[in-house]
Amino acid sequence: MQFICGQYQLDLSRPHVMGIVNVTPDSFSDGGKFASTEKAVEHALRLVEEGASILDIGGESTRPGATPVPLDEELERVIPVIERLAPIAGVPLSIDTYKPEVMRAAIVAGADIVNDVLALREPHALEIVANSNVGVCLMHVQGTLQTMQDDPQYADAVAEVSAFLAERLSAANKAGIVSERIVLDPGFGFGKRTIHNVELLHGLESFAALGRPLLVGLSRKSILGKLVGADVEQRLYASLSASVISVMKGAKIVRVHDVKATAEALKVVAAIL
Ligand code: YH5
Repeated sequence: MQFICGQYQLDLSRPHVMGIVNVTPDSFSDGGKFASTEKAVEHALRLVEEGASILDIGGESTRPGATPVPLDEELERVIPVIERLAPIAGVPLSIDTYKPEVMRAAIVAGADIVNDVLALREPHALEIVANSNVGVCLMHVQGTLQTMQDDPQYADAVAEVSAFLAERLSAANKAGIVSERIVLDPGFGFGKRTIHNVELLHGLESFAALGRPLLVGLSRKSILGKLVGADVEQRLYASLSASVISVMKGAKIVRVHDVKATAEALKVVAAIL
């Protein structure tokens, strides 16, 4: 199976590691905006050396309870990083945003993938992606980003998340985005209790019925903290377990912070798949 994304075409017959590049202001540096751009670019290039075959660049934390970042600030964080990386990274660049204005600017700056936790539901998001050649990740969230963890409820998490992704896949197709440009993501931690996240990971194989590759993001998430009892900095082993399980259950892309360790773990999985 192929994933067509911008100037790249990823061969999804093997699993891929998407490395997370968070672009946040550097409170310890007095170098201003340029310093945080340089740090993010340096980090991104290190992730490629460590085995990332996609870089996911984000300027706003979508963690429950995180302070929203204004549009201008998000643009100032991510666009210079994409402009610097696009000619030199050698791997597709993904923009992690739900804001259509950021999608548009990121595509102009050289992004190859739009990674949208709202699955292109904001006004004009579908047409912006349709009028470009980028790939897109459509993710499930229950409720809004502000309230998603207040009281998530499912009768059947796997069935409900599947139905949502099928609807968004169809909406994207109708807008003119061919299926070869689309990957799907159950959205671990987004409007889900621990039991729902566990059910989704347990039932991950059934998402293959949607006919598109699955991307999974579990790296360092609080579900792992709940299962293991570890703080966010102590979740590497749990995160590796989650990536290995995900790929064994059919996921083609794992979105992670710890690229070197994950790439190595997935070599073991690939050998037996
Ligand atoms: C995802 O699953 N997640 S941002 C809370 C944490 C740790 C990490 C410490 N963007 C996803 O990574 N995009 C994010 O607790 C994503 N899939 C896709 N496609 C949240 C995140 C995180 C949150």
